[in-house]
Amino acid sequence: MHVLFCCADTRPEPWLEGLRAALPGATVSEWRPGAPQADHAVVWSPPQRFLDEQPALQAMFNIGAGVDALLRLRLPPGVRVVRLNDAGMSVQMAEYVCHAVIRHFREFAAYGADAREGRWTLRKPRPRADFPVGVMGLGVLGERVARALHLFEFPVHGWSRSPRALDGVVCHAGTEGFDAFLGECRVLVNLLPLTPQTQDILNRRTLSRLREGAYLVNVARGAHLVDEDLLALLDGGHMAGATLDVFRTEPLPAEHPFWRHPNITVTPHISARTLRDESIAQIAGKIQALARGERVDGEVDPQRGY
Ligand code: NDP
Ligand code: OXD
Repeated sequence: MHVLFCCADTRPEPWLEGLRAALPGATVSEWRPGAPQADHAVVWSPPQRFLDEQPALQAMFNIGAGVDALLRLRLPPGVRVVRLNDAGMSVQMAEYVCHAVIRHFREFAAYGADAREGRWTLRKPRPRADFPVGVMGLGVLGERVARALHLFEFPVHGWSRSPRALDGVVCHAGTEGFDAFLGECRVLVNLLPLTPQTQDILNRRTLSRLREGAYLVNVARGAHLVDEDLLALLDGGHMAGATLDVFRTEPLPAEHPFWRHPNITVTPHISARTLRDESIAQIAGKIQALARGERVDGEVDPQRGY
């Protein structure tokens, strides 16, 4: 077995070491142009040249949950694409989203500003019932986030492509359920994969359907959001604010208005980081399972796009 490692923006040495330790007997090497043919690959945003030079790949393991960048490329025929399933990301995502929702609901940014001015000011408690939260995408991450929000006793709604049933979450499904879902929510959390169906889904029409004083948490992909529409709805007062972790262009360009908007919190795509040891263990386990002819979780359907 030969495993090639080809991951943008990732220091290869610790991954190569970890994969070699987890897959004794396999050859594990970093891809360089002209590298010998391999049967497995560990990838993140690989160049098209890598895929063109490796037609014999049987399976590719993406070291993230989102495969949108990978599926935009021309893949070797018949290759299986497997994404990370949680691997330590869902708890981080739950922390991030709960923090953003609670920070907004409890007005911690305003208390922070007061404290910096030495002001001891109490604000009227806001009823939790006025802050129903909607989670778009009830997959590995969205389900965990919806459950975590429910533990804080927020009214929680969820939306997915196929119907789901989750304790404590009012579930909506499909395009036919979308507007009713939006109309229930004041806080909207996006955890959809980026596909042709979901690109630009956070736009003037959909965000206007949220309750007045709405708040957006986008932790999925920047191309889900039409930036100008969010800015217009913030300026018009329908939206109260947003926490954004992902952007159309990353790093977010210095001149982008999101950086300076008083009601937008920007973080640099860190809501759920890939954890190396957990990811290596998961990928090695899946490579071994595939070699035994077993099915693995997280196999992507390229037609569906996730
Ligand atoms: P999953 O594939 O497990 O879940 C996707 C969910 O979205 C499913 O519930 C699916 O519905 C739903 N969905 C897909 N298409 C549609 C549609 N057209 N209409 C309605 N619902 C739809 O993904 P994960 O939960 O693992 O990850 C979600 C995304 O989070 C990733 O694709 C990635 O972009 C992003 N991410 C961001 C990170 C960050 O640090 N900011 C880190 C990790 C991931 P169904 O259940 O019916 O299939
Ligand atoms: C991912 C990501 O998709 O880091 O895992 O965004």
